[in-house]
Amino acid sequence: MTAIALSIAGSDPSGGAGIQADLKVFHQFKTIGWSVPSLLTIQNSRGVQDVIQLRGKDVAAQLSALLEDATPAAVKTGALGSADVVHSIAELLRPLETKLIIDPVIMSSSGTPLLQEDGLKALVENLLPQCYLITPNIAEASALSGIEIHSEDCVHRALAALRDMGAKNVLITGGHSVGKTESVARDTLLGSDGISVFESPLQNSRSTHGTGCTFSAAITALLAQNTPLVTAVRDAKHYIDGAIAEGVEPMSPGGTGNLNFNVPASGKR
Ligand code: PXL
Repeated sequence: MTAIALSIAGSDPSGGAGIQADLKVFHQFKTIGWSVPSLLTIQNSRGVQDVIQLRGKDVAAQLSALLEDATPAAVKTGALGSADVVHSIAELLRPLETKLIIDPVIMSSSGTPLLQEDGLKALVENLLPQCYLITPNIAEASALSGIEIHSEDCVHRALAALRDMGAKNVLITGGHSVGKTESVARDTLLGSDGISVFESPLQNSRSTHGTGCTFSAAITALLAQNTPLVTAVRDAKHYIDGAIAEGVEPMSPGGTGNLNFNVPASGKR
């Protein structure tokens, strides 16, 4: 049977991030895509203008209904917004036999908070210990681990700290912002076999909206198909590099463009 991948995340009407991006990626990787919105953003290519938070019980009701049908092979969480939502989904996900991938979205790239402070605490205490993989960027890894990341050494310490906090595997993305070689896009995984580093040429592009969501959605789809973790990260990175290279021009002056989700993916049929 075709694998089901579920995203529990925010809605981005511009289609570049959040559940809309996740569904496109799930489709491109030939999984069955399910989505539960946790909050609505009001945004365009220039940034987020407002956020409408859903109640925990509304998110839980959407998730419970889907779980009556089947258990997804992998579940990805993105922007959850509140502690209420984190608690509601943590309880429903706990008994499931699934791979949980947490993209711990705290802020939109334009600077709007997408997770409240008590939401971050709830995520650390209730969701992180259940996850198969967490995919923070540098800023998120710093906020979660309490380690100010300003060097490769700090990246390694944060990876270990997040694993000690209960994550089975940890992928810190966007490591080029702390490294010496700024022409390289570097992501660092701490998995069961130790550290793996993934590098590709850093692209100077204005079409980068939703890269974090897209990267972790591609990993989620591949994990749903039982791809080994290191292969999943490698293939997802290859996809995202192509999606940036073929990215959509920003719709407004000063805006950020979406990725091109139609570039080839390596999912199984
Ligand atoms: O890329 C972070 C992100 C996640 N989720 C939603 C967003 C954004 C950024 O704008 O809108 C819904």
